Amino acid sequence: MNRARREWPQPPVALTIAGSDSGGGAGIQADLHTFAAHRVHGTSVVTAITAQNTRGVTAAQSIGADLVRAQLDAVLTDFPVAAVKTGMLGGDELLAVVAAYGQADRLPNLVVDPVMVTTTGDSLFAGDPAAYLGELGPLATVLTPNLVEARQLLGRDVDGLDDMREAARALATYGPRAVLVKGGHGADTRSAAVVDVLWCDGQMLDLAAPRVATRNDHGTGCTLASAIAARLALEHPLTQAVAGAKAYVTEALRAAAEWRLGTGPGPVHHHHGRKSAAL
Ligand code: PXL
Repeated sequence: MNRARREWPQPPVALTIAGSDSGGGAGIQADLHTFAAHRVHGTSVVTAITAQNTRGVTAAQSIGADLVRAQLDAVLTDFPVAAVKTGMLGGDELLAVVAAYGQADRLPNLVVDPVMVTTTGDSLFAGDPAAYLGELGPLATVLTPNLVEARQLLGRDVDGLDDMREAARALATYGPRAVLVKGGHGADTRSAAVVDVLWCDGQMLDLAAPRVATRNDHGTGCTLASAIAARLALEHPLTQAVAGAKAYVTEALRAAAEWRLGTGPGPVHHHHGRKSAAL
């Protein structure tokens, strides 16, 4: 049976543990749009509130550990959560809170987007990058760093495809089942393709997609990670979930390529292709 086309009597449930982006480009807002477009019910644990638009972040505040735990308990004690995505965790305290739930086997199909900085250059993680790997690496089904995050996590330069493969292998030693190192922030922005490398179950794959010429790339990482989580909730096999999510992000970039929603890099179209029967 083709699982992707299976009829679901009710939607599977996914959970995002992430920060709020007031501009609706990234974070919780991107994740919930993406879940909805996949017809997956989205639940959310808010870790931080950012005041932000297409030009950047003007203020940010983490949510207290107790309120994050209360949100996690509220969702996990009532909903049959099938997949989880983590985004902005802000610092070591919330990293440890989330890791504790993972260690208690309460975060199935965990997609870890190790959010460190925004595309506009604002820092979203004040903690120790090495702690990220130590805490969430062993719990992750898939870890999805971009080049900047891979450099910060490993504390060394990552440039070019050979380095990316090397980085994926090095990150995999921390325990995730798969590592996707995303090449979209690569120096060679003139090349026609964006190549990501996926290390999964001991195999290395290159995932290529056409480069979309647009300045609207805000939320690509969040959309990718939440599309992987949605597809895992829909029981896609891991490699297919990752490859399908990458194609989904390419379409999200294409669909928003001409938008002018702000004066800076605008959001991708997280829920492209979604049509309401009521419209
Ligand atoms: O793309 C990483 C990211 C994650 N979470 C929040 C963000 C961003 C980038 O802007 O704002 C809340």
